[in-house]
Formats: sequence, structure tokens, C-alpha cells
Amino acid sequence: MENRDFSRILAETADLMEIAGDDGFRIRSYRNGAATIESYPERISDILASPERKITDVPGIGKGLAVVLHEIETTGSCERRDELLQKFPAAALDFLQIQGLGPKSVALLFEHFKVQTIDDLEKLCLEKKLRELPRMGAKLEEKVLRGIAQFREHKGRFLLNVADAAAQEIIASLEGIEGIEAVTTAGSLRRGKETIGDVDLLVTGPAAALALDRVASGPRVYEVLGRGSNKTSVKLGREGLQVDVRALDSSSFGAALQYFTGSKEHNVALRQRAVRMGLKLSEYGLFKVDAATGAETKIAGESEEGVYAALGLDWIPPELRENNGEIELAEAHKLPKLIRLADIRGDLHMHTTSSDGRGTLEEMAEAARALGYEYIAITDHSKAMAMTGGLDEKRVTDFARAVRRINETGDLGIRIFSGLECDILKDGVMDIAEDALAELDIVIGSVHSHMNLEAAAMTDRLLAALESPHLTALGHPTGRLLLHRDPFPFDFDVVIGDAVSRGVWLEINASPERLDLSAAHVRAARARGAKFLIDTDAHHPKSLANMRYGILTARRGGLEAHDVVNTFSLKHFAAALRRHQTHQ
Ligand code: DGT
Ligand code: CA
Ligand code: CA
Ligand code: ZN
Repeated sequence: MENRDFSRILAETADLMEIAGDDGFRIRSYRNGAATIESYPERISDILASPERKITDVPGIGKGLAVVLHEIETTGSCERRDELLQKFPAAALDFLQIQGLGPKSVALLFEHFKVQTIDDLEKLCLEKKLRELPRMGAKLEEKVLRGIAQFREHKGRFLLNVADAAAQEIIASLEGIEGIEAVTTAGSLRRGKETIGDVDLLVTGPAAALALDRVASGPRVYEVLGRGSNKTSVKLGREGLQVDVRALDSSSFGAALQYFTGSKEHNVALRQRAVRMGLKLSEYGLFKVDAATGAETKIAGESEEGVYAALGLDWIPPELRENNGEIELAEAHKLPKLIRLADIRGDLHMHTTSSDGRGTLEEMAEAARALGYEYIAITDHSKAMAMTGGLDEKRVTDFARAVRRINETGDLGIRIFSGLECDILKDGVMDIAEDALAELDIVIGSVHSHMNLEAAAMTDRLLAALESPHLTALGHPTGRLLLHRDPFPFDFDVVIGDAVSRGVWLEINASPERLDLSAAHVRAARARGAKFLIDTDAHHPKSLANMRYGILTARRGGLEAHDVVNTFSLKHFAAALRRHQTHQ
């Protein structure tokens, strides 16, 4: 059992307890336990197994949860969870994923209509029967139908970091085996897509078949779906992330890597190009076809570069392979020089123990220094986020002064910018008075509440926020939570146009739950002249490492280093901030 398994099972149990109407205090203790364990630096399994350790020494784990954790360790579940899974339909947890349905409504549906499946629920909505229940009406029926469509779209997909972690674990388990020359990711994971259907891995070398055995008997394998002579497919854990591993001959490794990286659309376009050139492209190589005899001669396939070159193209970075015009650019030698992780010199959005972060300012600074950064901005929440302990005007002012003193001493070995993630209130007013915002180096304005406004009202709200003279950037501009909540509706072009004209930057929030802006939005905003910051919104020192997911999204959006302000040197960046401030 890994920490994430404990965490997920506790969270699921809490969900089921909500449907059952259990005691709120108990539910909260499960949720808090889940959150603690998810980011706990040690393995919970190890602590449970150690005779010298007490699990109740982990903050937030009381006697009750300690019993539950022991149950989970031995049975993979716990008593309350099993009871509730008996009582409710098998798909109970799915129902909570439907936007518009809370646990109380779900309980009512189970009780009143005896629904078992999401299909049953869909039928109820289509037959306009949901409205028979108190406080449910035609509007909710429509909302639930939209929620069901989204649910089906999301089901079976995984966040990028989840898939990435699984892939890295397998890759690490194969490295060092004699006779394995290369293990590499392919598919949507290599393209850095924001969510992943399944993980594709490629192995080459004389011992590649052995690698397939290793994968099939891996510690997290829940089920072996298939085992052929050159491919094995497994399901990991109960979440069921599928991993396809293919063993390949090194003479065609490049062609196979190209083929299995996709996307399908990119591959189709590439194959058509090959045909026009009298060639044939497959996962085995690029072949010249003799028009008279039909005989095939291999002209490329060992390396990906070789395949692209033989097709008259520059090598195309995987993140761009979506058939969005990248082939034309590669032909004209005009591909962008995409931003790289190494270009990043600072992280500009992070939380500390002053609001809901779990590291102190010093700990965050230390972690950032370890990543080689020259500067960071500390951006805790503002007071509207009361449950996070958000800052009011006085604390904002005090914080800005404290940061000035810290920078004077230079003790932290990294430049700190004083910042704030300031809530944009329902009417577009900033949560903190302008004279307090004026004390700060950086103000990121974010929407965290009233996300269900109509598009026109949301557009007005964002435009009103952009009028704040101290706003530096829009944080997670569309509010989406991947696999969970769609972007809130607003007029993207109008808002971005206004941000660009005011010199307000746009965030690419690198948190793998968000990746907001999306690659498509980045592309559209760049075309309008926007400048971006890529930041992690870290609530823990470890989460600063999420920067790479933001970089993947930026690369998919076609960004170069100069489009992103936190690639600037400290001097250049500080000057950009000053320019921004004197514009006001
Ligand atoms: P996913 O797994 O849904 O996140 O997306 P992908 O792109 O990883 O898709 P997957 O795993 O079905 O296939 C991996 C790659 O293999 C895909 O990107 C391109 C290639 N591929 C798979 N099936 C086909 C096909 O029918 N035609 C072509 N041209 N390529 C394919
Ligand atoms: Ca895949
Ligand atoms: Ca696959
Ligand atoms: Zn936020």
C-alpha cells in the first residue's frame, strides 16, 4: 500500500459516508487524514509495520483513524467502506462525480428511484422524472445530463502526474537490467497531454522480452490484460491505469517510437505525405516502394530524426504532434524553439503556512534554491478564502515589509518577491484594498468562488478585475479542474485582449489538477500577444517539482522562452515588474 492508496480509500469512504449521512465530524476526520497522508513524506505502510513507531504521531491521525489505517493495510479496505459498498449500488462513487449532484441528492436518488447505474440516472432525466423530487427541477435535469456527458468523457482517463509517476516507476525498475538498451515513454504521455488514457512504453535491446516479464510481475500490477511475444498490457492498482509495454527491434526503434507516440492525427498526415513521396511509412520503418515491382527498400527507421529527415522534415517535438500545422512548419524549417524546463529561473505562485501551504517561507525558498532558481514569489491567499487563513490588509502590508527586510539580509540566498493570490470577488472587486496591494511586488488575481455565473457576468467580472491598477497576472484563468470541473464560461477573446492591452500576464498553472490555461488557450492567447508566467501554485515544497507539467502545456501551446516572464534573469524580471508598476 502506497500513501496515495491509503489516501484514496479514506477519501472514497468519506464520500460514501456523506451519501449515508454519517456524522460530519467523522467524515471530516477521514478527509483530513486523506489530505495529510497524500503529502506525508514517509510511507504510512512503513510506520504501521514498525514496532517502534506510533501511527498516531502523524499529525491528524487519531485513534479512530489509526484502526482504519491498519484495516486498509491488511485488507485493502475498511469496515465502514465495505458496509456502505454493500448498501449502495456498485456505481455509488460514480454518482458523486456527476456535476450538479451532491451526496444528499444522490442518497435521495438511491432511496426514491432505486437507481443502480449512471444509465438509469440518464433515463430519469430524459423522462423528466427527476423533477418529482423536492428541490429538483427541469434545470437540474439538464445540468445532470451535461454532467453525465462529461463523466463519460472523463471516465478511464488519468491526470498527467499519476500516469507519469507510474511510468517512471516502471522505467526505474527496468533500468540497469543487462541487455536493455532503452526504455522510453510514447503515446499521449510523451506528448505531454493533460490527461492520459493509457501509458505506452517501448523497450529495446536483446533482453527486451525479459523486461515484459518484469513488468507483468510488477508490485503494483492488479491484472495482466495480455501477454504476447512482443507486448504486454497490465492494469495497475484498483484505479486501473493501463500500461502497454512493447518490445522492439533496435533497427526499427525510431519508426516504432514515431508511430506509437502519435497522435493518430499526426501519423495519418505523415503517412499521406510519405505516400505522396512514393514512400511507405509504418511502425517498422520508412520504405521506398518500387513502382514497377512493388519491392520495398528500407530508407529510415533506426532513429526518429532519420524518419522525419527522409520525409523532408525537421524533427518535430512530441508536444506539437497533433496535426495542428506542425508538419508545414517542419517542412519550412520554422518550428518554434520551444521553452524548456531549464529556461525557468523562478516560480511565481506558491503558498506557505501563512495561509494553506504546508511549508514555511524559508522551506519554500530552500526548495526553490535547490532547483537552481534565482527568485520566487510568495503568494498566499487573501481573506475571502477564510478557511485557508487568507491575509487581510494589515497582514499583507506587514508581509511586504518583512520580505523587504529578508531581501536586505540576503540570508536565504534567493530573491523573494512579495506577492498575493488575491481573490476576485463576485462583482470583480479585488478582495484587498488597492493601497495594501500597492505594497506588494506581484498580485495574482484568481476566481475561487461563484464560478457558476453566466458567461456575460463572468466576462464583466474579469474585466472589472483587470481594472485594478495593481493586478500583475490572472491566476488559473479558466478555473478548470481536470476530470472534475470544466472551465467557467466567459468571453475568452475579450478578456485576453483586455489583459494584453493592460500588460497583465496570464498564468499557466502547472498543478496537474489544473494545467490552466490549457494548451489550446495558450496558443490562442499567444496569437493575441499575451505574455505568460508558468508557476506551480505549490502548497508544499515538493510540489515545486510540478513545474515540468506546466512546461509541457506551454510547449503544446507553442511557447518559446521569451514568451514566459519567469525565464527572465532576476535583473530583467525585476525590471519587467517595475515597468508594470509604473504603467499604473
Ligand atoms: P491516450 O492513451 O488516449 O491518452 O492517447 P494515445 O495517443 O496514447 O493513444 P493510444 O494509447 O491509443 O495509442 C498510442 C499511439 O499509437 C497513438 O498516439 C498513435 C498510435 N496509434 C494507435 N492506434 C493507431 C491507429 O489506428 N492509427 C495510427 N496511425 N496510429 C495509431
Ligand atoms: Ca496511450
Ligand atoms: Ca496504448
Ligand atoms: Zn488559486
